[in-house]
Amino acid sequence: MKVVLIQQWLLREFMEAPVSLAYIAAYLDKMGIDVSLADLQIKKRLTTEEDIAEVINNLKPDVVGLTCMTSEVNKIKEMAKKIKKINKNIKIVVGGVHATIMPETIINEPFIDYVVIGEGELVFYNLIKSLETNKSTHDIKGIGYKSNGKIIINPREKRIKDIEALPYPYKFYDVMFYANMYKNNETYRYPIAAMFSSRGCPFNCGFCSVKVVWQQIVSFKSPEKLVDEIEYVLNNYDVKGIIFNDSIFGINKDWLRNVCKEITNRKLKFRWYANCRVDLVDIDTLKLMKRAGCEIISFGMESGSQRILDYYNKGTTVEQNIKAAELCNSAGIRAVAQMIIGAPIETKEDIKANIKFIDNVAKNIESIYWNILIPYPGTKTYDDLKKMGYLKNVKWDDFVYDKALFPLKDMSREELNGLAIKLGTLSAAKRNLKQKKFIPRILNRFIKNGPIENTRHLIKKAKAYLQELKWAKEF
Ligand code: B12
Repeated sequence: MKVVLIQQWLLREFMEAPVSLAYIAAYLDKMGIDVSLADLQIKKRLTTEEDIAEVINNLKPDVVGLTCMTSEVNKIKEMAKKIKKINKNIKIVVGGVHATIMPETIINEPFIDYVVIGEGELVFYNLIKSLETNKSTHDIKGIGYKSNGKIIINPREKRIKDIEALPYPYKFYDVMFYANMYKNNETYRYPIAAMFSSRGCPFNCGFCSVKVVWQQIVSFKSPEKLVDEIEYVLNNYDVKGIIFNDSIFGINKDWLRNVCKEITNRKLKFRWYANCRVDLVDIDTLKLMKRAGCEIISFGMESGSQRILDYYNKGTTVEQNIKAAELCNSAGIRAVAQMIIGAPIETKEDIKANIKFIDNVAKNIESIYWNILIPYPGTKTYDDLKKMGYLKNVKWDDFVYDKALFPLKDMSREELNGLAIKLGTLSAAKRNLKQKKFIPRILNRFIKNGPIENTRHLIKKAKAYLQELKWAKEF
């Protein structure tokens, strides 16, 4: 039986490796199944009917696996239809975060044969084995299917305990293609490989749907095995850094300290980047992280308004947000803040708190990103908005971070969209001023572009900045 996993293009300039499918491929491969991963992202353009036909005609799969986030539902359905048009006997299986949250709506689609719910390796393997031996698939845990016109969703499979025993995903995609994406990125500047040290997140934030996949259960690789994996990647690929895409890196402090010690003891020289929570950092651990090569920490700071943090059930405070940036700065690590505006209860007063927050945090932060709340199904924000009568006509295609999907009590959707951009400009301007970053930047431009071009640019920037400050005062 031949299995082909297809990663479509995600409509983004910046792409991340197809790690979800690569993990599945590596596991099937280890278990002796004939499997390939067709990564259509590397074509850097919208996946076409011809691209799909080429994969199907060349690789001749019996089973095709697709991964699906909420924003991708329609594209996945279309792809399934196109595959069945080429060969109706191919079984189509869809997994991933949205397939886990709303399996019924996916399996309801006539061209999709199975959904896989939650962690996919074991469940997909069991499914393939049953299909291969013509056994009934009906008792396989973690799948959904149709039977006599009825939708059946089976109970979930237990989480894999020993995630460090899972085979590495790297040989199933072009590691350097994705690593080089970071080279042109102003924040990172080096070829960087993506890695996971854990699976799952124990918290229950009102905007995040990743908990549905991992059921708030966290599994870790041991520090030794994780650092073995880092060494493997550094030895086999020409990368200078590792980005950990875990929901939270280092929930367990002892584990985190041991990882840092292991990296330092083995004298590994590379830069690394991770997502952390503001209430989990302290100066001693941050110093250890810095010594081990940690360069940037990204924090889900979410809001400068305590009322909104509490609404999200974040379990952190605005003071902790400010403190975390301060601690990172003292330890020599660059802190990045990920923010969200547009909670269903948010008002202009909360936005004022965000502006004050920018003032307090700007001197210690690398950058602040302002995202608009997207109410993913499986979250409190989605349920609340449904109760409020919203989200009736929204399309899954619009579930991406740059567009407001509903208005607030005192703000329209258009105002919110504009606000995210304004807050971004204000954050960058305040950071540049407070950290005096503009001096080296001006000097650089001076050398590169000459005085006339540079003066024009300076006047333009100064005008924009004054306008933003005026706007912030008026708000
Ligand atoms: C890396 C990443 C990306 C990468 C690419 C992901 C990819 N497809 O390769 C990039 C940067 C491109 C990206 C983009 C976006 N992302 Co993203 N991303 C992640 C991140 C950090 C890691 C995903 C990952 O690799 N996990 C590790 C693997 C092992 O886990 P997994 O994906 O869940 O896969 C397992 C199971 O789900 C299942 N499975 C998955 N697929 C399949 C397929 C089959 C056939 C089977 C059998 C099983 C199976 O088995 C896997 C192994 O056990 C997660 C957060 C997180 N920490 O998980 C967010 C996350 C998945 N992203 C999210 C979002 C919102 C987005 C964006 C919409 C953001 C935006 N810009 O608007 C865009 C989508 C853009 C678009 N559609 O056009 C949300 C998804 C929410 C939702 N309900 O859809 C998440 C959960 C973050 C969050 N907490 O909000 N993302």
